[in-house]
Amino acid sequence: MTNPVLYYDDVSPPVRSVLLTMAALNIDDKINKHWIHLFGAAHLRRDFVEINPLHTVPVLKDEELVLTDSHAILMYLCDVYGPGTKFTLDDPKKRAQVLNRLCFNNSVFFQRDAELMRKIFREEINEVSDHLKPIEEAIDCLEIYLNSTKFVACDELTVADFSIVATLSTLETVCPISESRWPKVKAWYEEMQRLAYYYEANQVGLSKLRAKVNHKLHVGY
Ligand SMILES: N[C@@H](CCC(=O)N[C@@H](CS)C(=O)NCC(=O)O)C(=O)O
Repeated sequence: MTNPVLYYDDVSPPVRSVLLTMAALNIDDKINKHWIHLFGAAHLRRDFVEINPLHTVPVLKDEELVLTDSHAILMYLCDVYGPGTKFTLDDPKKRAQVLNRLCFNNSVFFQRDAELMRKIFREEINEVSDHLKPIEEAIDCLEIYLNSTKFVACDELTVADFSIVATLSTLETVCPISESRWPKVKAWYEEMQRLAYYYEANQVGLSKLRAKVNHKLHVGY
């Protein structure tokens, strides 16, 4: 049996959610990694588009199974490697709570982040603060979620936290996380940053992206 392959570039928030999950599950040695250099347009090469016609990363290929969305990858990694760990999604209610927050990230939070980043990289923006309202409103939702549970899906750390922290930390590049407006989000974010594997799995790639974004914006945030 061959190891699954992760096509990745750690500048990407959905990729970083997978790297966080792999670190949490302690399965780094069970998955081979193949770098797709996004800023070098490697995702548009024919060999990669044949694997993922959407030309996005992450992609997880496990023999004939090809998953082209981080949220599906996180669920799959929990199903395969989660049993016996606290990341198992065996309980139907917990599974549904996690999936619900992954859907929030996929359809709302990450989309708003991606739209703003696209505009920044296309140099369509003069003043970032004029574009933050939809993002701030999504963080308002997160604050409400965190009013009733310790972590984003339930009272335990789950892969939904990895998905959402990868997006939030990316957005922090342009949208400071105000403690007065979002006290719960701020406290949760600090707790996530204290995870032993956070720096390696999220901060390293995030710093590369931040350098690119700041270069585009000519700011030193
Ligand atoms: N819903 C997808 C989104 C993946 C995505 O948009 N990845 C971006 C990087 S953050 C990408 O590869 N973009 C390249 C492109 O759109 O051509 C997921 O969660 O995996």
